[in-house]
Amino acid sequence: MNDKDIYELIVAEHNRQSNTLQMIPSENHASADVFAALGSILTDKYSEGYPGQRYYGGCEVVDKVENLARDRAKALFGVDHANVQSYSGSPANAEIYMALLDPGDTIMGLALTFGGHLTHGHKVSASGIFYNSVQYQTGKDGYLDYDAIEQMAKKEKPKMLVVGATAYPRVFDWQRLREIADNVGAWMLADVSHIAGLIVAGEHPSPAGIADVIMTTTHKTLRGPRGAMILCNGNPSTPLKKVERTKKNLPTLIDRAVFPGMQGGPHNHQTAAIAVALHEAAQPDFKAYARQVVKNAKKLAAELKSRGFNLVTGGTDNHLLLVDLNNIGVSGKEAEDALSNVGITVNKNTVPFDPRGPFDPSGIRLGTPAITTRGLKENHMVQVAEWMEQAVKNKADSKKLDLLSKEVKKLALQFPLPSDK
Ligand code: DSN
Repeated sequence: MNDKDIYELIVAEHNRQSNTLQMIPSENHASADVFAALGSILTDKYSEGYPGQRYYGGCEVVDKVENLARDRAKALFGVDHANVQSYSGSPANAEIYMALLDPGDTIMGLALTFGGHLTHGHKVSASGIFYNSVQYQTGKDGYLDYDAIEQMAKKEKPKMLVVGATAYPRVFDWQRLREIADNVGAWMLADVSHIAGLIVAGEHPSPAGIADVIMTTTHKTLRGPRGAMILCNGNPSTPLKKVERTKKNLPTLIDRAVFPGMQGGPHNHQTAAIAVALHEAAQPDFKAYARQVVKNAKKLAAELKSRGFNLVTGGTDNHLLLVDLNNIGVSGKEAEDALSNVGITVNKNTVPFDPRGPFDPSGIRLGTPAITTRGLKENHMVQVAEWMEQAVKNKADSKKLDLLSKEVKKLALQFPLPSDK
């Protein structure tokens, strides 16, 4: 690369990732094949529209790329239709709202401070500005309280029930949520960004055939490039014209909202990389990977608990853990910094009913997708938990943290990034 400045920064980031353990649950390490597609000549091509219905010439190759990505997504998730053009998760959710709602309609999603997402109706995001957002919470025990969600839905009568989370360590009861949505005539959106890789591997129940629309980003447990997909059932052959808001018309409604509603030309290099990731996720070894992600998370949960850490909901069913540090006397920021100093990257996070507030929360959120991709197993989780305890206890002792960081680096270097293999 001729640009020395950027080259050096890429090398620095490569070394940072190699020398340390990435435990932010929304991160992962993509394969060399995903990177190859992402860095390909497909980035040069404009192709506004959809395969067979483009506003540019020369789309015969990118049509095949997009069709391949769509077909792989449909097969993997078991749905009739897949739109693979959304630039990322936030625009994808905005596109779904645009497809099915009018400005000012009521949406009901999990509050950000209880593990939801900005785009599920948080007041400073477009979803909370252009729509009338009402937000549900978890119960005191950290679990979704389905009875309370039902009561709120009856009272608020949302047009859309948004289900999904960024910091929820338990399984979603899709059927129960469907019933709640049906009782008030609401659309149901399942934002499975965090758990998509677990779903396709059979490690978490799928909302396919239950939710009206499924949205997932492609770079988390699915282990692809940054990007998103919108999945639904319905008649995919409807031409791209204005249609009524019915379930049968969902594919057309979604496609029109993505383009021309929200976006211009699709990112063909990103679409190709999504297709590669979907192919990888359909292989038997991906099933084994997803199983190991959950096994590692459960083992880490048990090890942290045995060292006195409180976990929201007491454990995990999926890839992530939410640690409530109130009993340890350390803030989320302090823990994030201490762990960062030893080479374990996590992020501070609110816990349900957080006494400290969102800007200086009481918890940390951590997950196993990236370290499992590198090959770490349950025995390593014992070691990781031990380092976490030591780092948090010795957060002010720079010598101790330095020693720990050398141990973390030694282990990390035994497990190369997949793109280096
Ligand atoms: N920021 C992502 C996460 O970390 O979960 C969600 O967009």
